[in-house]
Amino acid sequence: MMAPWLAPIVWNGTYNIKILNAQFRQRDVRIGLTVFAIKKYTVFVPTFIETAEKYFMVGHKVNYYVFTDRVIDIPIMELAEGRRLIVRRVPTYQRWQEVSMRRMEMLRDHSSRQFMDEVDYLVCVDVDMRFSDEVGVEILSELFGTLHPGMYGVSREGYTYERNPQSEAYIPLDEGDFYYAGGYFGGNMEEVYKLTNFCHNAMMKDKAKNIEAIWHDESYLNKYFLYHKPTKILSPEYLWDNRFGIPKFLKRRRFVAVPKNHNEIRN
Ligand code: 5GW
Ligand code: MN
Repeated sequence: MMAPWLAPIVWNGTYNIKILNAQFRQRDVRIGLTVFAIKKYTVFVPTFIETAEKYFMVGHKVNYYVFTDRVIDIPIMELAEGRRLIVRRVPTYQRWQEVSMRRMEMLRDHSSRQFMDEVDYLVCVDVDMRFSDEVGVEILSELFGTLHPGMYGVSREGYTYERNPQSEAYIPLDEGDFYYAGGYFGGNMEEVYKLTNFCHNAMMKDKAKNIEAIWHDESYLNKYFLYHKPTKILSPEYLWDNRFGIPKFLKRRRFVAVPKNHNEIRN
C-alpha cells in the first residue's frame, strides 16, 4: 500500500472517496483526460467516452482531449454538465512505434499551452480501453504512474526495462522500483510537462543514434519514474487486461483493455 518513498499505492479500500470528493470539489479542480486515436483506432473513441461519462471523475469538471488524424470520424457525443470534448488534429506517423512514441511530443507541446490554461491535472491513457468501475480523484497527485498489469508480481530483474547501456532509457539490473505502464500516467500540468519533455527528448537522442528502446515510450517513462519518483502509484485495478485472468487480489477492474483483432485494427 505504500512505496518506500511513502507514495500511496491506490487500491480499493485505501481511501475515503467522500472526503476526497469534498476536498477536490472545494478546489473546483479541472481534470483533462487525453487519448490518441490515430488511423483505425478512432473506432475505440465512442465506447471510451461513453464509459468515461459513467465512471470517470463523476461530479467533477472534465475535459476530454482526443488527438486524431481523422477528425470527421469522431462523433459528436452528448456529455454531462461540466464536461467537454476537445478534438485536435495531429499528424499520422507511418510506423506504429512512432504513433505510440510521438504521443509524448504532442502531450508536451499541448502541456506548455492549451492544457495549462484549461486544466489542473492531466490523465494520459490508451484509447483501446473501457471504464467498468469508478475512477475518481483518488488517483490525482502531483505525479502518478500505474503498475503494469502484466508485470505485477514479477521480480526487479524480470522487468522488461531497456537494458542497452547506450540507450537513454537504460536501467541497470539492480535498479528500478516498479514496472510502470505506458498507457496510464498523469499529474499536475508542471509535472506532466517535465515528464513528457524528458521522454520526448530522450527518444530523440536515441533516434539520432539509431536506437529505439524495447518498449518505446513505456521504456522512457520507466526511466523517468526511476529518478523522479511518482507521488502516487495506481494499482492494476486502474489498468487491467482480462488476458491476464482475474486474480483474487483484484477487487475491482476499473479500466479494462478492449480486445482487439491485431491484424484487422493495425493494418
Ligand atoms: C499501435 C500498435 C500497432 C499498430 C497501431 C497502433 C496504434 C496506436 C494506432 O494505429 N493508432 C493509435 O492511435 N494508437 C495509440 O497508441 C492508441 O491511443 C493506443 O491505445 C496507443 C498504444 O497502442 P496499443 O493500445 O495498440 O498498444 P497496447 O500495448 O496497449 O496493445
Ligand atoms: Mn492499449
